[in-house]
Amino acid sequence: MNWNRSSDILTSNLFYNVYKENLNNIKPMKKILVANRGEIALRIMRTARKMGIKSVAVYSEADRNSCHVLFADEAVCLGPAPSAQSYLNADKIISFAKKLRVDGIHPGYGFLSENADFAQRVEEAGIIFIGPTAEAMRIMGSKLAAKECVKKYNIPMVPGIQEAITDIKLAKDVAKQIGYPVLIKASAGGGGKGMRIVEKEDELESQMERAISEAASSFGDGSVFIEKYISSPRHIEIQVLADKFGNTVHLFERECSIQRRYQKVIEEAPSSVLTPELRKKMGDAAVLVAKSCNYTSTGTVEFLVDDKLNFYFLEMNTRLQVEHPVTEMITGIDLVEEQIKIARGEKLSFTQDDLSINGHAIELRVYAEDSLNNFLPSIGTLNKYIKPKGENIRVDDGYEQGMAVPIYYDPLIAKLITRGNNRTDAIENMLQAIKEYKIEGVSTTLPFGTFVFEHDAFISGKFDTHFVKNYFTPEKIKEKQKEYAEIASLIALKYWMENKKILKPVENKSTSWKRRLAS
Ligand code: MV4
Repeated sequence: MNWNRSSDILTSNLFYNVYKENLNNIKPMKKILVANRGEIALRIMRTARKMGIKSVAVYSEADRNSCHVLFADEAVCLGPAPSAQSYLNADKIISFAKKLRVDGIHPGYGFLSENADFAQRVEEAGIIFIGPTAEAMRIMGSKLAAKECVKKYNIPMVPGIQEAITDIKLAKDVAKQIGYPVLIKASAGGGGKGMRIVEKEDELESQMERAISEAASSFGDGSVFIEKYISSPRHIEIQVLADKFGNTVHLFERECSIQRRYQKVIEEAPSSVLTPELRKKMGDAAVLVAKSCNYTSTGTVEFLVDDKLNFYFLEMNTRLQVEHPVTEMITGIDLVEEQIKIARGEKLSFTQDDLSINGHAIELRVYAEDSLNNFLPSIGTLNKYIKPKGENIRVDDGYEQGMAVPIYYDPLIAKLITRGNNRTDAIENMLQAIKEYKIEGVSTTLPFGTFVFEHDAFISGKFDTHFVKNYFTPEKIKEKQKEYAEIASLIALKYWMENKKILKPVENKSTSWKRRLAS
């Protein structure tokens, strides 16, 4: 037996868990299966290990040598690469979970994470689903059911009709009453899919018909409803945490307005538009939304905020979100640890008053996508992969140098998160971290990040969900790269003339290039 420090801590953790379990009727959680891949699988397993819990990885044939498989204590192959035959195969996952006698299953995000039937089947198999109840997932999985459910509280909602609508005459009356433009949304839709903006009455009928048939074919549910279209909103969501004893808190907001075609690229916390009063109002509203469906575990309540700072409840996401690290960086709370504790029956160990915002955090999603070429997935091998390190830098990734980015899944390589004592410092740290992040072999969204973090609209905080559409063109990145290359060659020439030495290529901030040029 190797009595080094880490095994000491592991052993004492195990004993402590057993002791606590007996004391407080807490269910044993000695081994969990993580039904996911990539960075999120790894991130969940790290917390499990910290808590003295063993982890089981599941993987597809494309992920045999990936980081989450190497990290796990045990690993089982689900099948061929396509998700339908691997990470979405609920039968196989549950049967492995039983065979390996795991105590809980964590679904991560995506894949089966918001599948209420999966959650129910896991519980029926006698395994703890590390997430909300199937019932809460069912309610919040339907936008109409969600609106109906929160009606009992005074939660502000976008003006519109809160039930499925098929009658065109009624639709016209509703639209006239709320005023054009209106938005048709699919009740079962998500991520902007199935949404249609209608500018005037004579487009309403045809758009309704299309929306209904699209919703029916994509989601198996043709219910649509109509809302007032909020033209330039900010997307602000509140993180909530609820235990099984009715204790519900919020962990403040994340601003997710920098998106591209409903795909979030940059998130930050806190938002630069919320006042302490509005933050409290939205936080309280989010807690009520959670309470309305007896929510447990982590969840996110999505709001739109308009230019007059009115806020409207949109929907609730019943999973651990991709962007949860920005909340962790400003609150110091490990959300996965809380999920696991809640799942095994512990009470929250803090109250709302114990929580506060410490500094500012920003996340850039580093996708294997070519921002110069319409963000097309860029497949290939990470020939060079060196990540930035530092006190206020966190990289959640699932790759190492030499690994290939598979074509079968979301092309997220990593999430780069930086913190600062204020927003300016967090942005500065982000720009520095992007520079230190060396990725070769695939194109990434790192240069896109630099574009955003150097943009006046972002720096001033005066932006909305149309930022990318309004300001971004690939030429902007190309111009910058050309400018850098020109400055670099000028500097090299200057040094060569002065010292008859060729300067080693250095990459540096544009401002310091200019400073050096001026000197
Ligand atoms: C809206 C809206 C404007 N008005 N609802 C898009 C994703 C989905 N969760 C809700 N979405 C929107 N709903 C009304 N009544 C504008 C959007 C929207 C949006 C929302 C959040 C982030 C980015 C967005 C980009 C375009 C549209």
